Amino acid sequence: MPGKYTISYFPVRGRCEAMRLLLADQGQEWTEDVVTGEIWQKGDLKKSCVFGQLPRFQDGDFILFQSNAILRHLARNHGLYGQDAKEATLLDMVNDGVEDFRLKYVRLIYQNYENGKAAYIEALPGELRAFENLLAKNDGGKGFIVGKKISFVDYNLLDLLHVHLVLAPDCLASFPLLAGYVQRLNARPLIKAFLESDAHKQRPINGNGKQ
Ligand code: 6SG
Repeated sequence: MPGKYTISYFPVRGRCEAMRLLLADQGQEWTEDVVTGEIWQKGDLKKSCVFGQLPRFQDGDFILFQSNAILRHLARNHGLYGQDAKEATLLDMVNDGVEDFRLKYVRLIYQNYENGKAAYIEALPGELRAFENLLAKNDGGKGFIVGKKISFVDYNLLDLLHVHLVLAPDCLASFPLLAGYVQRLNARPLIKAFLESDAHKQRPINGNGKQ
């Protein structure tokens, strides 16, 4: 039986690799509905999207937009939203922090790569420090970003750390807890298999070829 999930998105990691990491690690199958620039330029699909943007996500006949809402939906489906209401709220807080960080990255990539890269990398420790501190306060940094179980935020943060390790390969050198966190999550068998798959390796990070 094919999986009930379908991701419609451009042929990039972009705003979908976190949900793909989540699905892979949860042993889920999903269908990739690849939307090329050519299809998108026709405009019909854009008109049908609630906010005129991708990703579009289908869970059976339930159609969703907004990448963070999709992550949260999958978190509710697969028990990745904390163990109680307080933990869920903390996860929301940290995911908003991940989103703020992702928006800065996206602006660099799409609006200011050539002129802004050096200053961005210089400011990067200031962004990463917050997550190093969060890890330090949770089980001495040996586990997850919030609570004792993996959550949707771990997949979102892991993806954002992966793309920063491409942008600035040494960026975690002075953040031992974050470096260990990435290694630990990357070693989870289903994440390891996903990261080694051609589907992941051959997918460009961003839509304009910059990384
Ligand atoms: C772009 O921004 O890939 N969606 C993007 N762009 C097309 O017409 N808040 C929501 C969310 O979290 C943000 C959605 C996001 O879900 S993602 C979108 O729909 C539009 O607005 C980044 C990405 N960009 C690649 C891209 C799309 C259009 C130009 C560059 C595909 C590649 C080249 C042409 C089409 Fe291309």
